[in-house]
Amino acid sequence: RQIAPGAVHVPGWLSPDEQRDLVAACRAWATGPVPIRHTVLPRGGVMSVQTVCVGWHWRPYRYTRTADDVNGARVAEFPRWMVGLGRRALVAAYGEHDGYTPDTALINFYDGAAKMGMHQDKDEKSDAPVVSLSIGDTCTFRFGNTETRSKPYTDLLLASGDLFVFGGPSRYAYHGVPKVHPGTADPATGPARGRLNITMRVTGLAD
Ligand code: MD5
Ligand code: FE
Repeated sequence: RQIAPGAVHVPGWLSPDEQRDLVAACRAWATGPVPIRHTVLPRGGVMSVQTVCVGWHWRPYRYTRTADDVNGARVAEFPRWMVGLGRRALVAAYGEHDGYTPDTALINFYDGAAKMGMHQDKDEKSDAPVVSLSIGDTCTFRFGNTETRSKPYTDLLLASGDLFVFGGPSRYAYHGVPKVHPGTADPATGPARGRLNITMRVTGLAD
């Protein structure tokens, strides 16, 4: 389960009921106050994943309360139950949560063709862990190193219900999603198609 120091994979952590409830919550957030959309990068590129945020809005490369690059609305509140879910995730991965209090979640939807290139998550002003939950189609996840976006890296599969916690020395590792495997999800728990990834983070920002 430990992939690297601080990087812990817990397959099948979410129950089918929890997966269904998270899909329903994400479906509601996808419609507003800020609709889910493909993020446009500063140089004009368009991300293939679709993203909606709760708590803080992520735009490349900072967090704001309002989605000024979408419709100007304030993002939905980060729900208390998600703080509890984040703490349970840290207990599952590390045995303790140490007061973990995530204040933002990025919800990424991958259709069958979406990918995410190798990158580091470094827009947070906190080195608290990132909690990642996968629901729906299985993907190939590429976990790299902290120095370069190329080798050495390890490819692993993330399936519906899997938890991954990235903390400590792995917090700033390069990572990406080179492939989603369409049709691999159980239709009883996942979205009708594609893959949903929820990442909880601590922005380190105060209103
Ligand atoms: C995903 N999402 O599967 C991934 C899971 C993103 C993103 O990369 O930025 O939305 S989160 C993976 C992650 C986060 C922080 C650190 C590390 C991986 N890591 O050290 O490998 O859609
Ligand atoms: Fe990332």
